[in-house]
Amino acid sequence: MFKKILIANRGEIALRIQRACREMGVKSVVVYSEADRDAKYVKLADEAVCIGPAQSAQSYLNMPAIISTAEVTDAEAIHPGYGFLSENADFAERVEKSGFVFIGPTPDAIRIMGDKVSAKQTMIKAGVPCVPGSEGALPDDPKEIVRIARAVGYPVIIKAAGGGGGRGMRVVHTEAALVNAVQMTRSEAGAAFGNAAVYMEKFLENPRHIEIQVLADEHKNAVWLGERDCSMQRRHQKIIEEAPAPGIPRRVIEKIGDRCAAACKKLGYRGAGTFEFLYENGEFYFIEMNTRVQVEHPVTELVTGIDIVQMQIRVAAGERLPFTQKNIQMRGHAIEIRVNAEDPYKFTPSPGRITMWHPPGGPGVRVDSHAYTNYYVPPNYDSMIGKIIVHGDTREQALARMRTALSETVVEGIQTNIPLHRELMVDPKFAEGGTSIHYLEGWLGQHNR
Ligand code: MV4
Repeated sequence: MFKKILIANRGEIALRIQRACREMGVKSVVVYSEADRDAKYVKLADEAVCIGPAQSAQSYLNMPAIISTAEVTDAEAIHPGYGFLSENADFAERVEKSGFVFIGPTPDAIRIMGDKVSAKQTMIKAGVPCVPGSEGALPDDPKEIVRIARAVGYPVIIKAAGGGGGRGMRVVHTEAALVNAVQMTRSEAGAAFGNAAVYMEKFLENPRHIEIQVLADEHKNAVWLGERDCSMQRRHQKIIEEAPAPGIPRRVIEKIGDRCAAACKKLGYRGAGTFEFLYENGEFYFIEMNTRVQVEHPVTELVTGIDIVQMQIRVAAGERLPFTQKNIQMRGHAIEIRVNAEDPYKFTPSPGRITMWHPPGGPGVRVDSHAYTNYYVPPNYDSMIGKIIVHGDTREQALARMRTALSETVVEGIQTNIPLHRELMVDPKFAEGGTSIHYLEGWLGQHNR
């Protein structure tokens, strides 16, 4: 096992990784920006090094600063967390070339999944069901594009190969709008991602977003750790995640989970990963793979009892997964809500000083947050300041625990989205389970004043 790890991230996930290290007897170094100087996890770290000013480009995205910090502190491995450099194949490669272990997949795996066209081709070959669409990138010939769209059937969606997470997409309902839409998506993609390649899929009108968590080691072992339902989102920002996904038959999930684990083995995938699917009318369709630990990993940790961050570190050190698929059992139900420093109905960011932070507690309640009373939420980064995750024997018990947890939670001095979460936790349709990716935006349209 490593003696020391550098954590190349901030906020709650930096604290989460630090806790995993401490439990394993591994020392950790955090890098921080000038805006995060007073963060508690910086003070709690074994070592902390300021790597630059508040702007991410000069600190958390500053590869030379991060790698040279690993050098001067004698760290052996770098954990990238989520966001920032976590899915940057060039960074993973530079980390390895500098003699450190990148805690994540190989640069090649990151690169393949970063290009959504090659990701999809890889999954088709590995037997993972995908959304019907173009075979690879779209050709230039407009006649060919029209022909492909006719074969797929309208509506179609044009997506940038370099996009993902909702960036660089356009829905097309008619042949009349098709060629222009492809041109527009191409030129935007070229400017935004430096890659003008686009592909086409059948547009699914009302799907759910279900993802499968996987873990794999370097010894050809791979397992899937159940699914998460992440359909409750606004503008591609998830706000509630849960496991298991309500109302999906276990045999349907098991079939897809086994396909994901088999794909990992076939690819020689290493580390934690997430297969993202759209789920509609009882069918799963792969859309993207994330090659990092995700914000919502705790719901899977609570239903499986497996520490995903520790597993990332162990497999990065070359260890074998300490379990096989048949050892993995799902127990109960978990729900996570993201606490954001923002206006709960207008969604404008609300950075500033937290004058009172009172997190909830009690049975089955977990809070992953770096916030505390007197913590100043800097305006420079994502508005998420923490997560409340509950676990219960049933979804009903988990919901009741979340309602209680939210009733206990006090955050003063800044605005948060907790009032929105309190309303959603008593919404009859959410309580029923199984709402689609469009539910929250519709709900907000009805309830917003
Ligand atoms: C789709 C889709 C419908 N049909 N693909 C958006 C984020 C990116 N990961 C893929 N996305 C979508 N792809 C087809 N063929 C609808 C979405 C989508 C979506 C997906 C997951 C979660 C939230 C979403 C919100 C809007 C659109």
